This record gives sequence, C-alpha cells and structure tokens, in this order.
Amino acid sequence: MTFRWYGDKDNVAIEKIAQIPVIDGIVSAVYDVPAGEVWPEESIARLKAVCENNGLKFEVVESVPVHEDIKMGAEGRDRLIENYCENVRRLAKYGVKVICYNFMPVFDWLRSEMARPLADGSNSLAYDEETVLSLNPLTSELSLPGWDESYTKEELKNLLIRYKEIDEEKLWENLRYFLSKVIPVCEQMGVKMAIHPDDPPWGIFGLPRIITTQKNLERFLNMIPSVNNGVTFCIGSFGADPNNDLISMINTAKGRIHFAHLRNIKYTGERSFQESAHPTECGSLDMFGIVKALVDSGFDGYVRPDHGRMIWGETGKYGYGLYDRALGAMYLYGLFEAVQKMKDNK
Ligand code: DNO
Repeated sequence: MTFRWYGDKDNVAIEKIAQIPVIDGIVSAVYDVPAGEVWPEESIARLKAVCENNGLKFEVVESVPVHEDIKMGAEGRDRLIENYCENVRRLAKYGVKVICYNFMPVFDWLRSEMARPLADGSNSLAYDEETVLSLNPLTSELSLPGWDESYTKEELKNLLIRYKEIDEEKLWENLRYFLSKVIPVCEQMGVKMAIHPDDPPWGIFGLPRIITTQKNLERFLNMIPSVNNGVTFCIGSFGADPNNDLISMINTAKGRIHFAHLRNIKYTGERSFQESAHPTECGSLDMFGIVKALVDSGFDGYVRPDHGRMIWGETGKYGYGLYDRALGAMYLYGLFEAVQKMKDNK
C-alpha cells in the first residue's frame, strides 16, 4: 500500500503519512525539472532518503512526464526519448521498480469542479460534460494538481494548433515508437512501465485520447507484449465510462497491472460523475468486486488510495488531502486482507 506525496512543498507532511498504519511506500517524483529533461541523481537520492528516514520505501514514481514532442512524434523526439531512458536508468539505480506515466495530449486529468459539496458537508472533484464542452481551455481559469502549468497561453494555443494534425492513429504510432525505445531499457534495468488511463476516458477539447476502453487496452498490451510494458489500473479513470467492465478489463490485463489507483466515483448523468468516498456504498463502483478480481488475477503490484474528498475542514491540493485518503487506505487494506485470506483458506 502506497500513498502519493508531492515532496517538501506538499501540505501533507510525510511524517503524517508514516502514521497511517498500512502504508509502506511513497509515490512521488522530482517536480522541479521540466518534462523531457534528465532528473539529477542528487534529487532522486534525496527523495529516497527522505522516504527511508520515515520508514517508507520509494519504489514507485508517478510520473516521469512524457514531453509533448514525443506524443506528437515531432522532430527532436529521439533526444527526449533518450533522456527518458536515462531517467529510467537513474531511477532503477535508486531502487525504483515502477514508473507511472500517461500519454494524454496537453492536459492530464480533467474535472469541471474542484470542490462540489456532498450531502455530508464535505466536498470533492466533479466532472460534468456539459460544463466541459462549454469551456475554452485558452481562457478558462481551471487548474488541477496534475497539470503542467508552465505553458503561457500563447504556447498552449500553439500546442493545440499543432495537435490538430494528430489523430488517434498517429498518437498510437507515436506511443509505439516511444515504448519501442524505452521498454528494452526497462527490461534491462528491471523497471516496469505502467501507463495511466486517460481521465476521463474520452477525447476532450478535440484532442485524441487512446487509453480509454477494453479494446484499446488490449491493443496497447499487444502492441509491445512485454511484462515491462504494463498499466496503472486506475478505476476512477476507466470506470468513468460505465461501458467499461472493470472486472473484465482486469482479466484482460492480468499480469500486466503493476500499479492500482483505487477510488470510487458516483455517476451523476451522461458522461458526468462526482468523486466519492472510497467504499462501495458511497459510489457507483463495486470496490469489493474489483479488489477480488485483482487478487484472483494474481495481482501483486503497488496500490494507492486515489483522490479523497476534503473532509474535517481540510484544505490543500484538491483530491490530495490527508484525511480522506487515509480512510481510503484503511478501507482498501481491509478489503485486500479479507479477500486474500479467503482465497488462501480455500
Ligand atoms: C491524478 C493522477 C494523474 C496521474 C498521471 C500519470 O490524480 O492519477 O495525474 O498521476 O496521469 O501520469
């Protein structure tokens, strides 16, 4: 069981994370190096030391971001891919086993509301398709913890124009090219790549998105059929599309799920949802069924509770407060312990 921590600038102190009984590892990254560049070894070593000083392992990185020129297949991508490979080598040297990344053009995860109230007085992130369709990414003030906000409006505009040339097939080809260079290095270094699904799992702002459905998941796994080419099974992302049968998708990706992001969402309409507390009864996803499918498929990767609500008056990074994620971790741990023991006793 792991917990995401955004480093020294995180409102949540690592010492507090260490007091959640079931957490044994931190998921983090080097945040002060622009996408596409090589992470200094000192930064990686420091991160590892901070974790270990708190009795926590540092074996999962989320994310090593993929430069837009790689996603677009632009000239100059080879240098950027080589930098990516160098990051894999450096992280491996410091004991990192899994790298989570995504291949979503320009924007990472997207929500239309950061703090929609829930009936109990807490609040959480929400996605409403109608609102999103009415947004102009060049003028809206939306901002999410996962976004690269180093672009100026002008750069963002140019990026969006350049992406007009990239359809889903081109994006697939650029992903294949990237992985064909990175996966051999991972195989050599004992690192597993774990692609994060697109969140939400459909195109937004006219940009292509491909890690979205069971069919596409199969295509992704077959494209480079190496165990080092795996997925981050994020149920809040795949699950946002009710047509995605999560249990069947877990079976599709058997042996290739290296990291699981487990959180619940509640459907509020067509292509619309609000994030809920982790337990099954709070949302639309069958958390027990999902954990059981993972355990039955032989999953032995890393897990983390995902976005939490803001409860008990906590403020901070949306989705990444301490309290509700801690409750989520305890609940998930309980499910895993019960399901695993039931299986072992059979
Ligand atoms: C959202 C996160 C994502 C994830 C990236 C992986 O909370 O799950 O931002 O870290 O997509 O690259």
